[in-house]
Amino acid sequence: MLCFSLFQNEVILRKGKAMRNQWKNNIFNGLILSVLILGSSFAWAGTINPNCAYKPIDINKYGGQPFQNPPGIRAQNGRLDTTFNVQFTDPKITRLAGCPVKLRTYNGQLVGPTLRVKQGDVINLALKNKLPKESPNAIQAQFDQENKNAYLDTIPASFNTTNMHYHGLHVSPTGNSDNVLLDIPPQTELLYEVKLPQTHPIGSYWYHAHAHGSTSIQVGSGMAGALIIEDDPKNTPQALLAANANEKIFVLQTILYDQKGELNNITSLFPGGDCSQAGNKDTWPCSHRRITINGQFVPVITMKRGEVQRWRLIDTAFRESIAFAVEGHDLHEIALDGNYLGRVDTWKAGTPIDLQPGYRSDVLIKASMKPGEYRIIDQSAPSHKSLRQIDEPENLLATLIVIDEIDDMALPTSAEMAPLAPFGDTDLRKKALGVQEVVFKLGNDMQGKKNYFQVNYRAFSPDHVRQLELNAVDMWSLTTEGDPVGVPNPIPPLPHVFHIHVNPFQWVRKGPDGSDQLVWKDTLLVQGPAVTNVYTQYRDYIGKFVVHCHILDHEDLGMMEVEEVVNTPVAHAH
Ligand SMILES: [Cu+2]
Repeated sequence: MLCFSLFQNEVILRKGKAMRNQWKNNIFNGLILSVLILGSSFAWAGTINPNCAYKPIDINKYGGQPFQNPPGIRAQNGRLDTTFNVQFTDPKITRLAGCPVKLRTYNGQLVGPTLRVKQGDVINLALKNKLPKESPNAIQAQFDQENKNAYLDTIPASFNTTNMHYHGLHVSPTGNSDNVLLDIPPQTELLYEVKLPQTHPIGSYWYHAHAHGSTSIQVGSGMAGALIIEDDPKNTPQALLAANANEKIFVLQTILYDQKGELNNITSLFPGGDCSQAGNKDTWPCSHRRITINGQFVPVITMKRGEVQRWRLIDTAFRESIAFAVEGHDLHEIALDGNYLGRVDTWKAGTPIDLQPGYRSDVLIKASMKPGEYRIIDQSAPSHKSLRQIDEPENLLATLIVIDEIDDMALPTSAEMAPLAPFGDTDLRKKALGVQEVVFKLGNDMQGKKNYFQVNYRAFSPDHVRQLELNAVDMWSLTTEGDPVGVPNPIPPLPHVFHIHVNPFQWVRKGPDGSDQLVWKDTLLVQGPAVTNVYTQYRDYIGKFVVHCHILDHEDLGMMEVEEVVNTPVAHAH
């Protein structure tokens, strides 16, 4: 247990054995308490609302509102002080396409506020978990959902237990900083203190819940928001500052809710596919729910002819590939996963920006000289490109209306953007000495009753730690595996999404002109059976953090591993 002096509540530090003992106590207490609070587990059961039925959402009725950025909170004098109340939305006032929803959120809003800070600032975020304590029966039912589907090696957090991850930030992973090994149980609170270094890369980051076991349920309910490290006006090209003036933040979410307007079943986060099967009806593709942007369906962005805007695209979905494109418009990409590319990469109209869960892409868009209405879409994708392994139809995300008025703005040049590259011409490929392997394994047991969700053939355990040496440079060799062909109905090597906390990595991608580019990212799609190599260095911070699959139900079911950076030699890393 850790106690932080500012708040007296207990916050549980994840310890495998301690958790297991606590679990036994919960079950034991449950036997007694369930008699006393008979029916408490039925508190979840709302009534099925016809407005929440699984049918296509009428966009003419529920879409078409003017695009709204999430509300913003800006640091002052080097500090951002704020409080987030983790609470259910009030179904009396919060609706999604007419469905009154009761979803876990920050401050009762379907998208978290945008935190705006500068390099060197400190985020003081009081996270108050106001969700109700669950009954032992309810916790048991949640555990059963996960345990029936996966070989677990630790007790997952209850759905009302939370914590906070600052995705992509290069900050301490320990104590009350970016520490996802903490649990903040219902009715407790923690004051986070996250200190950004003066040299932190400027750009688009995000935050979200990350307690092992409740991550996908909570992020799938809307517990995510943007975190922006703002440009320094002194060192930013004028054309970019002008594009920032009307910037748009796209917190792209897959908020999933059942026919009662709730999300309390992790199996509904599974891929879906054949919607005629009873077990699939609650899943994203079968439910006909739609991607929201900042909680809105198909909002409308209005631009003048020739106007340039910066769009910050953030894929916060629990499991969604988004092939982002705007009809008739090139997208000029300037940053990936927060990190400025140091140039302007122009993807021609029709060539989409690839977004996977956790990805960010900052693009500049210059409105056409031809007034009119242009669709902003998630392009259709064949099954082999979809994280769900099913053919995905085209999906309308938003609408761009270009009005007659003109404001012919300039785009920054690659030469102007070059000084913004956060790590100059660093090439870690030339410095890497050690190799770290990650094999994402999703397979069956012989009977096919349960799946293995593993990193290097082990499900997540807080007691299983890989040590890494401070300042070492390693190649990380990433791949995915399914079952051997001898297993009945073998699972093929499925795509997973690698994310490493604290330090970004370098990776070679194909740029718009087809040439190889070395880019910095923190999250990357890994498609088996090929091996993908990325390169990273563990700078500045010692302590424990995690790598995991950013398909968040995979993470909850075991596809995560603890890393620990130590300042003593680690033999096996070289
Ligand atoms: Cu995965």
